[in-house]
Amino acid sequence: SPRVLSGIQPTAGSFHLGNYLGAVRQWVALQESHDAFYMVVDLHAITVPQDPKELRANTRLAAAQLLAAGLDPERCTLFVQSHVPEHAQLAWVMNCLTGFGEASRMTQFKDKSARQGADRASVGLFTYPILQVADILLYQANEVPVGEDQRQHVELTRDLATRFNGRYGETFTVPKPYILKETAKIYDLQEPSVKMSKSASTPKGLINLLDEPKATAKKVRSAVTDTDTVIRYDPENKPGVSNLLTIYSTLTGTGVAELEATYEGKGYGALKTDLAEVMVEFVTPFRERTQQYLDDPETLDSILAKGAEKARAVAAETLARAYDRVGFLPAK
Ligand code: AQP
Repeated sequence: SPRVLSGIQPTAGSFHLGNYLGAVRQWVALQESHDAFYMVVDLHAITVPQDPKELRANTRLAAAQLLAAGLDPERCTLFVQSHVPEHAQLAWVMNCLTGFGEASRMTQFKDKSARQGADRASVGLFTYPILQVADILLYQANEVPVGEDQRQHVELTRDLATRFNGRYGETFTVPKPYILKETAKIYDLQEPSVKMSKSASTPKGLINLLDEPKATAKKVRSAVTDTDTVIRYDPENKPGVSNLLTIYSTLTGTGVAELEATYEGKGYGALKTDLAEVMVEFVTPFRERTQQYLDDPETLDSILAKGAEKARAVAAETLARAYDRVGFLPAK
């Protein structure tokens, strides 16, 4: 079956609603139909400063949340990026294949380095997308389930795979982004024109799945809408209401048109109160399941160890082929 690969950073502790609806939810669905590889990308995390103790705790916490969200180690390969050294090894080759100007055009780097102060950004942050290229190509992934903000990095992956194949002979599968239109970009609840993000959103605009459900409900009830009163999906003119409808529709499986009909003649207050309840029903068991995995770190670590072993088998084979194509002398 076709292969998918994706990753999530263990940086903020809790996943936010954008991570879940934009990416993780699709990962859970795709493990049924695809040969799926999912990882906690700790190598990516250190592109910005991390406290070692927190990084270790957050890596386990990210894995626990992925399992709580529905990843099943029997149906997918779940692992930690640093457990598979081939990622860093292939990344070097990809670094040497990437133009400096090409890397300089990555908008996520521009945004993140601008926020940090350009001189303070690490070289690792600059080459982050190239490590991501290696992540994807090592597994010969056909599709990469991510949010819209990652599209440019998957495009870079396609370019580099094609370039390598052209220069050295057919080696890598050229992957496609897998981005669901409806949930490609979940917006900040207070500023519905910008994406919900752990580093750029204000606390009131950001829904962390592991927060107190009561606090989450309150954030939903105080989401920014508009001065109109009609509940209608219209992202251009009604970004706040449309974002709430997207979230509501995805979490409940109710179509947006059906929601519009249900709320015809009702006010924004009714929509927000009901969505707040939907959110509480979603996050409450999610938090409990996450805690259960955290309470049993031995099981969690053994799931990750088995995942790393499965991942390495695939990654090592691809790396060996790539090293050979490049012209490295085999050891022994
Ligand atoms: N708002 C979002 N809507 C849809 N998808 C989103 N993703 C992130 N934000 C949204 C997707 O979540 C996956 C994992 O993200 P990541 O761990 O790589 O973190 P990120 O993209 O750096 O997440 P943030 O919150 O946006 O962090 P900052 O603020 O540091 O940039 C990815 O597939 C991503 O597309």
